[in-house]
Amino acid sequence: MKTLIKNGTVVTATGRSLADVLIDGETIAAVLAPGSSLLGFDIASSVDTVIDAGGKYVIPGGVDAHTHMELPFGGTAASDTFETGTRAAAWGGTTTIIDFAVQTYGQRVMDGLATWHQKAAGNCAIDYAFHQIIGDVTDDSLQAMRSLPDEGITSFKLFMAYPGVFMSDDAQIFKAMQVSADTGMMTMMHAENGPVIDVMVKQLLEQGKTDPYYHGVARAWQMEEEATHRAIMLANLTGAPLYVVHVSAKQAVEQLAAARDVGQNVFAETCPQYLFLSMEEQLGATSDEWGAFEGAKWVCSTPLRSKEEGHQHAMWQSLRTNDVQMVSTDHCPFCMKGQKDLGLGDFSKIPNGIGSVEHRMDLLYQGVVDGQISLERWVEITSTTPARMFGLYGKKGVIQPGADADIVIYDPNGHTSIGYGEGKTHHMNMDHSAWEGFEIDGHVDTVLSRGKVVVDGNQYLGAKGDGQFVKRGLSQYLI
Ligand code: DUC
Ligand code: ZN
Ligand code: ZN
Ligand code: ZN
Repeated sequence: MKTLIKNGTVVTATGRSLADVLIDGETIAAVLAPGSSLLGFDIASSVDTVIDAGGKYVIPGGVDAHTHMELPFGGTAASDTFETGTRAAAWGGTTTIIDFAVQTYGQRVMDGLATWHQKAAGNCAIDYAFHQIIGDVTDDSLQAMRSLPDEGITSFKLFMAYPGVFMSDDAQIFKAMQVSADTGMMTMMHAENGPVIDVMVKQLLEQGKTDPYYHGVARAWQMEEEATHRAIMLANLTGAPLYVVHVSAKQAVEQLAAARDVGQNVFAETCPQYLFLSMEEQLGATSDEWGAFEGAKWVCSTPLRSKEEGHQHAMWQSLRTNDVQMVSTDHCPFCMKGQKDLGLGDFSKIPNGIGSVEHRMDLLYQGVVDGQISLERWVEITSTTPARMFGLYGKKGVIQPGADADIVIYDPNGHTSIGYGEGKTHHMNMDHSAWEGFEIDGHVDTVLSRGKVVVDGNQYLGAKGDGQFVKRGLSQYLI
């Protein structure tokens, strides 16, 4: 099966040009000057399908390196299954996710990984890979971690927050980072000082401050800056490569920039919520149904930060300066009814997370329209760098011969109304959208996953099980 995408503007991390893309089976066979012929044959007449991408951008499919399908959290579980979440991702132009397999406290690492394979296998709409959460750093875990690269898992996440649940103390982090330094696996860090946050949570609740807004008050930026600095110093001492997840505080970015300035292998992601949403808006949110509890829709960790204090501005700037290299969603959806409402009267019981896997490509494209980032940088931070950061590049994150034909045709003249209900875009398994009312000056037109058209305008043509597990190599940022 051969497909030709013709007349489009191919956009990569390094430039744009008018070009035709020839796909043979699941891979890209050639990127050609428009209308060119191969050995005298007219290519368009020799393929099975021709897609006209005139006036549109042809980009490598999005790689979302941070999702949580079916994650057990706070007595419930993230509401998207691998089936619903990956389908929503495809609708939004993301063709690969890296989800987090979880080792819970007391569990063996490989048992946690096996559970994740069971959840995902045969259910995904697009290709998927895993990071491994290490929720219990023991001698047994440290040994098991050394064999993760053989399983195609080349990164693990530790938590400096959630004492008694997922948190590793500094000694445990130090030992896990030694494994990271030895093996080349990336240490991913949830950098927030959990013990202090937990005291602040308790004190706020004792003062009767129970609304969702106080979630962010308790998780102060100082405790993100402090933990980021501590993680950087531990990585410096051990020689571990470090990737800080869901960065939201401008002071945390300053720590990252300082470490990179002295040549340390320190990387980071931010998420759409820290680029577009703020604590002030969360405080102002109210509805007839929920009152001030409406703010629970935006309870995530790290929390939304104050726009007035300049965090949002700093996050956009960090993407321009490359102090932060990429954008992932931290997709962790919960419904209001039956899930978020566990925290009525106690914000600390609201499951943490926002559903965004469907909207990352669109939201960041709006960043292009708004003049925050260039078109090429859009592709870089949403596809190319995530692929390189986590050992998928060459297969994913690029349009070149030999790469998987994961391709999005994006229409800059289209429009996307994000939100719940008639005429809007929302395919995630949630009872609300944290992005209600967002209007995007662009539209995901066509999505190909390994050569198969899975989204064609308003039609979904993919199927459960189209997506395969992808083994990852070591980070291509380190070599
Ligand atoms: N951290 C995440 O990365 N996702 C969900 C909750 C959290 O604390
Ligand atoms: Zn986290
Ligand atoms: Zn997460
Ligand atoms: Zn559409």
